[in-house]
Amino acid sequence: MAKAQYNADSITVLEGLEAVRKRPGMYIGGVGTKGLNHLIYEIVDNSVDEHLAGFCNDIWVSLEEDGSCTVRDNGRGIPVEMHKKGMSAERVVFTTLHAGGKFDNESYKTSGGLHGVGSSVVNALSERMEVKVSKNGYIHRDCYERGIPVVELENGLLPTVGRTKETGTEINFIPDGEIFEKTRFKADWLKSRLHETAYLNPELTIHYANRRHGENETIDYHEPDGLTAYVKELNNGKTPVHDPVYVKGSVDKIEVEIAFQFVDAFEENVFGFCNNIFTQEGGTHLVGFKTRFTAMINSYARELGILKEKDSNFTGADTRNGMTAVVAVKHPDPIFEGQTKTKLASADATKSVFTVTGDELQRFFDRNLEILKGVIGCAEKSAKIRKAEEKAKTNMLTKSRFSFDSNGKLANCESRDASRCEIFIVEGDSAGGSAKSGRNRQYQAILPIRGKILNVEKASMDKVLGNAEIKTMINAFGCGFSEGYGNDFDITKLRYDKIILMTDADVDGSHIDTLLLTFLYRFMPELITDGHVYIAMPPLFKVIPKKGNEQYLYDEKDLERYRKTHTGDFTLQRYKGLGEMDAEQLWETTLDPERRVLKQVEIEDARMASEITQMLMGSEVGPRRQFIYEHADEAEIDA
Ligand code: TTJ
Repeated sequence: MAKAQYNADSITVLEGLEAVRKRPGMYIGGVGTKGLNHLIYEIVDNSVDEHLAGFCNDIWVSLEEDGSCTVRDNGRGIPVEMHKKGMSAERVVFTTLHAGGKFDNESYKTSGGLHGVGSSVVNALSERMEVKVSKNGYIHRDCYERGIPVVELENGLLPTVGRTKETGTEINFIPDGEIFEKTRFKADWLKSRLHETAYLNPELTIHYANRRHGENETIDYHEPDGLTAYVKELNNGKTPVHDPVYVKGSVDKIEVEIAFQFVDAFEENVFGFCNNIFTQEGGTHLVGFKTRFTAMINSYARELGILKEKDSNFTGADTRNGMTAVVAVKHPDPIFEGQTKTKLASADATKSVFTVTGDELQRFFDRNLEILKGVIGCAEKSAKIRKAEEKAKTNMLTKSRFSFDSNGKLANCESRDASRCEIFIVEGDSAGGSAKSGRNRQYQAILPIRGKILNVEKASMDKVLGNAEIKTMINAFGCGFSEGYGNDFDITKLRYDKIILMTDADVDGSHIDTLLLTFLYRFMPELITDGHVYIAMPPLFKVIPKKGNEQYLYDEKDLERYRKTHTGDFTLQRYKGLGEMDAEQLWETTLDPERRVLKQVEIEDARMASEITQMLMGSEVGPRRQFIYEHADEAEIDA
């Protein structure tokens, strides 16, 4: 009877491990180097749990010469006595999915979700795994290959391989080359993960050793200053506004630790942990911290008269401008959700962190006014920039996802397939009109612009964004723009593959090109670097021979060549501007992808344009006149 039970269980065990081997990604995230390193973390987490339970201060992690990894701790040792399934408890831990080491929940006041129960998963994905448990005066040994036990039990119990006075657990495993693309652990990732664990557990020492050929290295990670040292390290190389602040407290059986330090930079780095697990997707603990912190800074700022009655509150982002923070909670029974199960969902964590922030941090700020003022100073800087940006943005009618045009001048194309669409920025209303009738309305949009657009180099942000032409362009492109501290640019939203500047081949035309390029270069540089911007090259001449076909010529060289290769009389028509061409001619010469000539704008052109604009619009009268004079000359020769 007992034997039949045992067999049935073995089958379940094998099926479980087989499931892991079939779909390893489901359990460790992937079979690349990330997943591979994850094997070590799964094992180490068990020892860290034993530390949290209060029974282990040292963990040894070694990358061995043979490609295996050894993890050892000085905890109580995995239970080895007979489990109700009829075999050593240790074997249940390593062969049962999700069983883990957590038999006795009371002994783990912070055991976390699925974490640390992955030892059977690691076993299933290891070519070989050896387990040594020191306790009760003996060293007990077990061994597995691809999850299957290869040691014979003696009356259901593990054989012993020696005597010892110590207690602890030691695991050695070598990842399975049949499962993983590569089986070489990434030492750098492991080191930084172990260092992080040391910061989060100031009473723990992690002894790291790399014994692989040519890589010999040993490091002891011990960070008695904990989170304070952690934020210091995170801010390494930046300009701190104050010394790190550390507070802690415990509310409703949830332990909360918070450390932060502001730096002089426009960035926010708030990291959350729950039971030593980095909560990449954030969660309730961070909500509690941020909510309370924002309210607190606002009320201090009013109390100190920094915010006047008429002033609006700082936003949350304002109050965290320049902040580097670590919020770590220990929760007896956390719930994780999200894509990667790294978002803390336990609602009670919000309240605990909220309360600790309110009580402890308030106490701290009351006694450290200089630090408080430094923190509020960062919020003020952020608010100032935010307001300037808001003002600039409300001046434009952008943001709409639809293709509307504030002037009613954009003739959009019908297709919404951005990879096919083109937009022509056309100088002058008359050329714009011809282009609208001559285009292929399926995929060609026409935006006529009048005269000269605003010079972006000189105009203030407000003016630039208030300019009708520029507003229309930003609207039409659909991808936003970036300037200074704000970056709303998103090239994936660009509605046209080609942005084609179409201006007359004269001084005014080239000036408009210059201004347009300067605008694009400053506000949407990616359009240029990614090769979306072109300049149309309309023909300069049309030859109409007495006999033979009419022909367009694009420059003087073309004309010279034509004269050499053609005999007989011909009429030469010179185009002074786009406006002289009718709709059909524009299509044939400048719009039709089969026949037109486009020059792709390179970043060098844009830089140059920007320089030229600066020169043209700058206050130095000398070079400006010079430039116009030279170009006016060229224009005259042409005429
Ligand atoms: C469980 O409750 C009774 C006393 O021992 C507890 C326990 O499991 N302790 C423990 C497990 N310490 N270390 C581990 C462990 C260490 C490694 C390296 C790997 C695994 C899977 C567990």
